[in-house]
Amino acid sequence: MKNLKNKVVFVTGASSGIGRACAEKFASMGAKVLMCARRKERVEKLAALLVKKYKTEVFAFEMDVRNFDVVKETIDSLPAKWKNIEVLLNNAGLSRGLNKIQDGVLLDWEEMIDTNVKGLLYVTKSVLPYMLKRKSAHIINIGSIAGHEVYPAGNVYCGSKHAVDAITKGMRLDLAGTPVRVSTVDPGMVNTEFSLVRYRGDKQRADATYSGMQPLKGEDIADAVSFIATRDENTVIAEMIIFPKAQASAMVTHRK
Ligand code: NDP
Ligand code: 8X3
Repeated sequence: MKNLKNKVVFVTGASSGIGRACAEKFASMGAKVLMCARRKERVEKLAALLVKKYKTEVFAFEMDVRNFDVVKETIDSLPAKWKNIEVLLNNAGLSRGLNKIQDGVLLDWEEMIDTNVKGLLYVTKSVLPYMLKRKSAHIINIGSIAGHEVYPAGNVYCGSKHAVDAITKGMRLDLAGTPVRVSTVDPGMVNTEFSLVRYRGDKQRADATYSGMQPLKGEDIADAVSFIATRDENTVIAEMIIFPKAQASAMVTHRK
């Protein structure tokens, strides 16, 4: 088993949900946690909490993954020790709306593609040169069951996660023979701010997503991510699809 104590783990989108739970999990394992989100005050507050609770080093900063120049400059200007990134968790992502393609909102499409696809690529491109100089490194992408199946009105969100799936496979092919391992964790329903963001703050509609069933928690995904990141150096868990017990596919969920 690989020990992540004092290794730098970079989590994008750590201000909420899965990213936040992963940042805490890695801090609890003694990793040095580098984390970002657009909501600076949230990641800074989380950093202070993790330092106090786990006595490990944490460095939090504001970064919008959609702007390549900002991403590259921010990562290049990190203090040297924080650029020694062992694990990159490409987690920042979102969905906007649930509209049929004929009713699609252009800005929603752009936001999903810019964040989920281009943002993931921008962060990866900026971190990879540092990873390639190391003896070992690991990129873990958060995809989705929406990267394997398409559901009605899921069109562009599903498209963005299918792109993450293809890009993850492409990364693994191209990085074979380098120190970098590549994995993806593809969850079904997880209770985070995801649905609240999808429905632009409509809490009733967001809560209805999980009515009559028990979704996963961010911590469940953090368990899986930390398991993947701590496998022996020669082991690559290529992909992991994770559902709550009541969910059988993107569209089939047993509700009481
Ligand atoms: P949350 O809304 O709780 O968290 C999303 C995180 O992404 C936040 O920290 C947010 O931070 C960050 N983020 C969004 N846009 C940007 C941006 N442009 N730049 C930097 N950070 C950004 O949702 P989840 O935790 O559920 O989502 C995390 C990932 O998990 C996403 O990729 C999502 O697609 C995926 N996923 C979620 C599932 C679910 O059911 N919840 C299931 C399958 C996959 P901030 O707003 O502060 O920038
Ligand atoms: C989030 C899960 O089913 O809403 O990726 O697409 S789903």
